[in-house]
Amino acid sequence: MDVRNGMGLRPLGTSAAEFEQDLLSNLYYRRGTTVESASTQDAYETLALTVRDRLAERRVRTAAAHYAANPRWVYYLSAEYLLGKQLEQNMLYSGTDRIARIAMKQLGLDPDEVEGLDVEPGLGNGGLGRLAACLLDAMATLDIPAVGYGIRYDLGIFKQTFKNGAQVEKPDDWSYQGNPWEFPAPDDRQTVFFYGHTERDANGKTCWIPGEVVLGEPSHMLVPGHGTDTVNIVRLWRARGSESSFDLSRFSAGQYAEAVDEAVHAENISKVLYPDDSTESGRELRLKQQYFLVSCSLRDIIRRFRLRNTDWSEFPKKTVIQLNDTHPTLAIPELMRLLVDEEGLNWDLAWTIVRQTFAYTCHTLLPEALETWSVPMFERLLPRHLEIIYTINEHFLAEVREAFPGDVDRVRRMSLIQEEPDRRVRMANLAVVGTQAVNGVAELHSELLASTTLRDFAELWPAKFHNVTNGISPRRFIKIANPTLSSLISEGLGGDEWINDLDRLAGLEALADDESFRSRWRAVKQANKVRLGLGDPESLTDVMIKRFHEYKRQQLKLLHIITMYHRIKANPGQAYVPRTVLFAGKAAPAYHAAKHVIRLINAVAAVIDADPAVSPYLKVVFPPNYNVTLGSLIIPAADLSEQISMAGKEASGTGNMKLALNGALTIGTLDGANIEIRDKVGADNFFLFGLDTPAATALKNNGYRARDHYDRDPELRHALDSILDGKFLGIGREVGESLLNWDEYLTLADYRSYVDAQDQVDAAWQDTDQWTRKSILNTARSGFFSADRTVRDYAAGIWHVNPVKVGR
Ligand code: Z16
Repeated sequence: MDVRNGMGLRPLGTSAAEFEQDLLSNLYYRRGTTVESASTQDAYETLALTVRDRLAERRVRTAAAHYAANPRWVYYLSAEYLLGKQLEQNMLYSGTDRIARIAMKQLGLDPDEVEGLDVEPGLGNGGLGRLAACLLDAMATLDIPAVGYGIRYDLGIFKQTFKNGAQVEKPDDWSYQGNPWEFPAPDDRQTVFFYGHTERDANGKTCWIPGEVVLGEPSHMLVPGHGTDTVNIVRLWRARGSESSFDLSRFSAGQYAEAVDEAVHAENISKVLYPDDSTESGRELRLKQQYFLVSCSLRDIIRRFRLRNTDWSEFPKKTVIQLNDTHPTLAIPELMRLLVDEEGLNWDLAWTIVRQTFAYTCHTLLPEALETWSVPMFERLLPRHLEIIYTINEHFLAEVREAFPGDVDRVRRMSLIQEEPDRRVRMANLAVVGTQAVNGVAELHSELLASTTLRDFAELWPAKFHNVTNGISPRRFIKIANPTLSSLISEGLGGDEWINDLDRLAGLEALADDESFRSRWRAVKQANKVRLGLGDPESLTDVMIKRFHEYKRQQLKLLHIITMYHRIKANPGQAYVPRTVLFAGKAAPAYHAAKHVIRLINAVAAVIDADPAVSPYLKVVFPPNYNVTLGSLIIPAADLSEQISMAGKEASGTGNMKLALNGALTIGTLDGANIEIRDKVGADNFFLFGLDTPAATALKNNGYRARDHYDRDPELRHALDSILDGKFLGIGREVGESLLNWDEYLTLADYRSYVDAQDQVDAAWQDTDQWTRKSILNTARSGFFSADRTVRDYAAGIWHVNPVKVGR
């Protein structure tokens, strides 16, 4: 039964006329205006609310079904979410995309203009944040009862602009117009403690006397499933000063600003997203954010548990908490504290519950990305948690000593506390010790975790280690991002079931040899290039879109561009394959080496652009401010996907999957999920180059000298010299020096192999039919990379949860 009917409410209509009525009603009652006087912002907010109402109705039914089922829940804890724009997605999922546009036109509104006001909440840095969003999408689509928890940062990932080719950061005040997708839930606010000290009462019970009290105020956004009535939520916490942080005595004394100092300070906790990916920043505010997220979310999880359950031993049966990297790892000592100090459970029972409840996903192999916190700072901010970690460590190290008698070095390595050169809490070690499952995010990554980064732990608990290869939402990254290709695919397959069952793309294999299908496939790709606004749709669109990091090696792509430039300059008369090379991505604001690479790319682009002998064949473009929205525009237009990290450094990559799914061919190393992509799409349809992980490791261990490659390879020497000699507007000497004198990520060692592989790309491009065939096969064989498969893997191997169907 429709809950709305049950409540005596009029059911929401499914016709354009009814949608139009609802638009008018929302415009009038929610925005207080009429069509005649509405601004575009009024129209946008009204449209969003009218679409949202359809999902709200499903949300009510979902909550009812979940309450009745009292199921095992997945709670996904993540400091970052890159949800992307909501409007288009929610129109698709609610089945209102067509009627909404008709209704708007009826009211004299321009749908494109109105939809253009939708804003992307940029509450994450890169792959990890977008993965969180894709997994939520897939969990809802698979009817898994789940809640995502995160932080509602006032300022998201900075807006990237260029000034003289250099990255300049601007604040991203994403919700200054409000956010129509959000439901505030002030009743569910939580109290969070910081600082202070611990005391023990007569019974030996520990009590934490805090020095600061902050409120966490939640709001949630809807996470609808596609093709199902399930609507889950993502709950985001925002910090607020508590009543006690308002100093009434100061206010009475006329010191108005001082009276609110503490409250303002408290609100800083959720003010800004830390813009670093893959490097741990070690700042106290960051630790406060992490504890804030964890403390609010755990209390909320427990509140929800108590709605239907009473017995703590049931908790792990009803709850699995997935830690998205180490950022929310404080949840482990926090749940211990709640169970032991507040609920009075004994340590051993509490520890059993905690370990059964949590699972940990690791997203890196870079040692500098493994978070550690200075013990003195930790102790000041979270005195009780440090005591708990010490006790966990005592028990744990006893277990290690028993398993490996006499191996003191192992004990030192595995300890939750680093002693030298300074005392630090090791969050990854804590995350492994306090969970029932640890997973890497691609096969190679999981193997390397168990054999290198977390080897000691894998030797102690081999069964705890899993692999769950990442995946992407086919709804977001092909159906919505690439509507024309999606239509062609649906036509080719005779239906659109593939959107929720991506393995069905295999049906396209048969069409890869169909000439008319191939030419339509090509036409779609070209139309997507035109939509993106790139010049010549016939030119090979070569894209490298990802965060800027030395290990990802944008410098290598740049050396190849400079080499092409030199070849064309040396032989201007020849026919070259025209290429448009597109870079997009942000560098962490304090990551100077990466910012130098950005500046050099822009300089090289300008020099090439100004050179009429070269510009007909080579164009370098670098649109600023890469985000989910821009990615969704670039990915469908790409012919070639650059996945060129040093082998053994990229945990997985997910852009690689999005590009292959949209028919781009990959040029890549044997790193992260590239390996699995190549396995699936076939070695013939993938341009492989470079050292593999064992060879790269061996080279580094045997005294790598970048300069030897420079000395031996004239083309490489020419490319590097031109940088060092300032041929590109005098920009980039730092980049050249760093490559020649150190080259941490073996860029020069892989240069020759990369350039040769690029020559094969050019040769392959000239056989248009064969290229298109390979493109179709990339799409046809990318079904494995659906986030639906990823979520099924988590559900079967780690979460042990079942779907709950939402009734009508
Ligand atoms: C991040 O985006 C990733 C790792 C990390 O330690 C921190 C951040 Cl913010 C990325 C990995 O670099 C990438 O390989 C992977 O595909 C992605 O996380 C999702 O797992």
